[in-house]
Amino acid sequence: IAILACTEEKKKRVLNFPKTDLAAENMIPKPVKVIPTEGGFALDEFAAIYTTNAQDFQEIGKFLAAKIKGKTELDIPVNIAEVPNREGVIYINQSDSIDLQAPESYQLYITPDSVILNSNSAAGAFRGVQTLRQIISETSNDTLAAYPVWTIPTGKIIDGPQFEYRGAMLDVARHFFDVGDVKKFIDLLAYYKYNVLHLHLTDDQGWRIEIKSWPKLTEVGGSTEVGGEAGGFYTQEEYKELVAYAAQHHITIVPEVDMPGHTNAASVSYPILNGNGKTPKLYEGMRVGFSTLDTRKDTVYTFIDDVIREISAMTPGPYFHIGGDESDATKKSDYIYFVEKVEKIVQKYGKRMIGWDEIAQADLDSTSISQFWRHTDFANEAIEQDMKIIMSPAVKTYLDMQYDTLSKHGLHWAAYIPTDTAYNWTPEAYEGIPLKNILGIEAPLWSETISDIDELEYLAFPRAIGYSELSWTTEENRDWENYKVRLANQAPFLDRMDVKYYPSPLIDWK
Ligand code: TNX
Repeated sequence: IAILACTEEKKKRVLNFPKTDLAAENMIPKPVKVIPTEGGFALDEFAAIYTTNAQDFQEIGKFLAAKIKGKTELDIPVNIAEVPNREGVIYINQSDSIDLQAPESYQLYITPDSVILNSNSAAGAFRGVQTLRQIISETSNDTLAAYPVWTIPTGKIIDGPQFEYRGAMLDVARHFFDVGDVKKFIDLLAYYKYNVLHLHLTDDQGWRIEIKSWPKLTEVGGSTEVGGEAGGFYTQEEYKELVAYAAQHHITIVPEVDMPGHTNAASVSYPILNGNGKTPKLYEGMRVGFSTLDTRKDTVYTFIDDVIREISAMTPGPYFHIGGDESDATKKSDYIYFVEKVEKIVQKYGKRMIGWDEIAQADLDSTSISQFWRHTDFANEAIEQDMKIIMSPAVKTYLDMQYDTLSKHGLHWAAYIPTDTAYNWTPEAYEGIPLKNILGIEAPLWSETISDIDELEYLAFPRAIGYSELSWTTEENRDWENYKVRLANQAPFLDRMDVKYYPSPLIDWK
């Protein structure tokens, strides 16, 4: 009876909804198509979530309920058997509809009575849930009401990504970031529909992933970091925990073991690897290009085989990143020999090789992927080999570049990258790289100058939010003046998540 009474009261309130405009909501990335119908769906404690009866869809329902709870404190039941006077149901449906065939696409139909989220795949449903999270009003309409109501504007959203690879990279080698830090980064990336987190797991200054067959890599090579602090590493259990957490957020982990350069930490642990007869010292500085593996020694390939085998076995995603950048201490012929051999090892363990753009100097399979960061000539070599390219031009996407001369953290060897520069470029037409070769975009965060999550957040946000739009939308759907208003309105979310973002003066933060 009590429930009935209040649904009556609620109906009255729904009728009195002020006009809404779904198209004016602060969604990032901007959906492909939004058709507003000016009404409101009332989200309150009488709502319920129902999902298709498949485990991955049920998980998404629970995820949405948890996020609604975080934003509104409402406890919305998921897939309860009975619906006693439930008013306002959110359905999350698997659908084989012909217009939902594109990967990760989804449609949202919001009426005053229900929210229907349709997708072919759980990944698409998960992206749609992020849209829904973004359009639930920040505050309830009446704080004095017995049953506070949060508004969701009504209308229809038809959406899907332009690029299949929408990534960020975190360098956990120059400074180590623990599982909790990485999970928080994943939470934030997921909200903006990223689907890849690339972990730069090894470098001169540290080896951060336990390899059972070569235990000194972490015992010795994991013991320090830039500036001489304690370093750290992920045990295999912790790495699996990260992979699983990412998977719950429909994010693929791309593990990187950087080689043949950037390997001082490996060679300190096992001096046989560098082939120069010397035992190097742990390195805590910021130089690059001084280390190399011995590319002509069998033991080195046994080592690499073990490393790729152990990491691949814990990594369900399709990729393995071999680094391959700045191998200035490796002869060019040795470098090419090395990359071609390692490509075969990666393939043996069922993965697609990714490497920084230098790898395209080698003769590679068209399934291997080049990550463009600096060298257009190498990008052209990748294109000639029919390879896909991940767009990470340092001058536009490097999250470790300072915003301007006043930035507290970061470098500026490539550029200063203020928030507008990060957004205002066209990855679809950059340096003559054909659109058909572009797999997607990735924003790398190198960590020479940052050592904790606050500093990570300062460099990554707000710029990472802009890259999510660059990789999701097509060019005609992007506009800085429009974006910057939506970005300003991310402040309540970022504050609620306790994100120490850089309050760029270009943005009129809400
Ligand atoms: C270049 S980008 C590097 C990294 C550094 C970064 C600093 C790339 C493939 N290599 O080793 O951390 O610059 O911005």
